[in-house]
Amino acid sequence: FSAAATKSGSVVVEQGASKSSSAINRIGSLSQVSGVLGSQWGDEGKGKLVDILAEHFDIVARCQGGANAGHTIYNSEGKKFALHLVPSGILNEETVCVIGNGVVIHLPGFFEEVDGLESRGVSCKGRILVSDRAHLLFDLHQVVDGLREAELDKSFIGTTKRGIGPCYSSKVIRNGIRVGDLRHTDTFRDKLDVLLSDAASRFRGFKIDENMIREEVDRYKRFAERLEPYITDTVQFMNDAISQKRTILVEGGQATMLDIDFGTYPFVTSSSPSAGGICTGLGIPPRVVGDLIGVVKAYTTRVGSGPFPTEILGEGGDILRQAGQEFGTTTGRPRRCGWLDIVALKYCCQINGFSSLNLTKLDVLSGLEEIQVGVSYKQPDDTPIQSFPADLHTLQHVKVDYEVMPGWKTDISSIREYSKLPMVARHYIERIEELVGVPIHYIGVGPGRDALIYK
Ligand code: 2SA
Ligand code: GDP
Ligand code: MG
Repeated sequence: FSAAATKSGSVVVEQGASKSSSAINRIGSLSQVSGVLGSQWGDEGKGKLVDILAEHFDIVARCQGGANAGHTIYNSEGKKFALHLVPSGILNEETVCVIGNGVVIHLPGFFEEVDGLESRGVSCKGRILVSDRAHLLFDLHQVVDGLREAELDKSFIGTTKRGIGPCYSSKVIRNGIRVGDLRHTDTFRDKLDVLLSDAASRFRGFKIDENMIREEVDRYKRFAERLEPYITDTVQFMNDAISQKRTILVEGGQATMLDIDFGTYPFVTSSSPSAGGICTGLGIPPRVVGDLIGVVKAYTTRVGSGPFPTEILGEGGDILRQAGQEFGTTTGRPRRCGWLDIVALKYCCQINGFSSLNLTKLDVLSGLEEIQVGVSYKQPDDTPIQSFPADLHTLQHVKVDYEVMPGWKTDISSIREYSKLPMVARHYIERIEELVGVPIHYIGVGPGRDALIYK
């Protein structure tokens, strides 16, 4: 396999590898800069698709979020890896992994992840580039995350407590500290002081003492030395790569329904996991961004608080949670489960302009008597709702109209050809395509690398 781009800039998949012709067609038609984005509330299985596609791309880049992300992937020997900050291209030795300017980086966590990968034989040296413009997420941001959640009491967001919101707040209020600032040890202490006193003046429970600050400054001196080989002007790197016709796969964290602008605000994350985040988080022009693949679970999950119109409460939800092993990759929290929500999915497709979809975890639905799909929303008084409501109160009280389809009894996890899927499973897939108006080119039937059907 080669990962070179053609003159027109699309991915080249050479013949002779053990890929089916439909796989070669699908991967071979992807554009030079492509992306994999979540199209529900996260955990759709983005990491798995990125890992599979990585061997055909020179570069895999993260553009937003931080260690709140949890991407679970399996290598060809079936060994499990849970990634948080490191892009899911890391298992493919040829791939360069970029952590872009839009990402927030907790260095202790980053090095822990790198050490964990290295100890399992995954080489990271020289393969991970960290943007000098990315913001540093400190332990203090994590403490503030916890304090904010406690203060919100019953209306807590259900964050991962990884400090994401507070770090992006520092960025936006303009007293954040960036990776490149680690090179200026003389001013680092002053900058850290500003962040600490901000937190202490806002939260009575936030204590600072001189020893703690000195220790933190020393710790960051050591981190600065260790990080130096990784620090890169990734904006220049990415744009040079584009001119050199190298191929780039952008890996989204979280999903559009958790987007700070388009998600179910305020029950969202603090970054832009939708298409716009690619340009702001990597510094590449919109015109170079080609194919975007939306990853969508065959049902819906959400972790944390906030409206979830198609949620299945009680035993039905428990069945999906157990069958799909729906527990947070980062926090281990049980995920809320529900039926596929076409209204939300269409809204995501509209915002991102997905060229195709990857329907994941279809295998989890096997054995269900019937499958429901939420196809439209109504007001409590039955007035139809035409677009995805911005208003949380409206969203919390919508009535959902469902289409009910028959399920299939057989285990589909070893099927690798679309035509071999049970007819009712194909009907489910084709009905989703029809309702959403975007083709499904990839279908996940298990967590493993090989468990993917190309349609
Ligand atoms: P945060 O921590 O400020 O970004 O939380 C704000 C909301 O965003 C949700 N969020 C997520 N939802 C699903 N998966 C995520 N990653 C982990 C995973 C989550 C985990 O892969 O399983 O382990 O719990 C993720 N990251 C953020 C979060 O639940 C809040 O609703
Ligand atoms: P991400 O955040 O979107 O990368 O998704 P996560 O890794 O947090 O969660 C998806 C989970 O589903 C992981 O445990 C994957 O290994 C698993 N997974 C991905 N695709 C499939 C699939 O098609 N079938 C099954 N059964 N599991 C899958
Ligand atoms: Mg996840």
